[in-house]
Amino acid sequence: MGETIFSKIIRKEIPAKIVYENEDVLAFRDINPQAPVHILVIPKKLEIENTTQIKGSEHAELLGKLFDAVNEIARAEGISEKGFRVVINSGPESGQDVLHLHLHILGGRKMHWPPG
Ligand code: DGP
Repeated sequence: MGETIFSKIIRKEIPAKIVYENEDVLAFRDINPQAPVHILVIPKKLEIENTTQIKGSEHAELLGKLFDAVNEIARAEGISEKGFRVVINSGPESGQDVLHLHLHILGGRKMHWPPG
């Protein structure tokens, strides 16, 4: 995986509204929010582009940490009880723009189905 805009956010070279950080995970508000709560959760050290490169045998622990972060953030943002959506765009047809694995947390409004 090459350098992306998220690499610069991880290194704090460009500003972001960070809401959660630990050794392995960083979460920050999306610059172009699609819901009242729109937060991106990313691995800091794992250099993979999207879900196609996930291997259960290697990445299980990190995936657990990403979802621990999702749940902690959802509680902190007050959307845990009402519900929220977690989206991972993966590949060109999904609309993925940034080639660094990231989970979108979307909440604070009623979500629609099917998604666009
Ligand atoms: P995706 O389309 O799934 O690759 O989502 C990428 C998201 O990243 C998109 O919703 C906009 C967001 N984004 C892109 N550049 C920046 C940035 O510099 N800062 C922040 N906070 N978000 C960004």
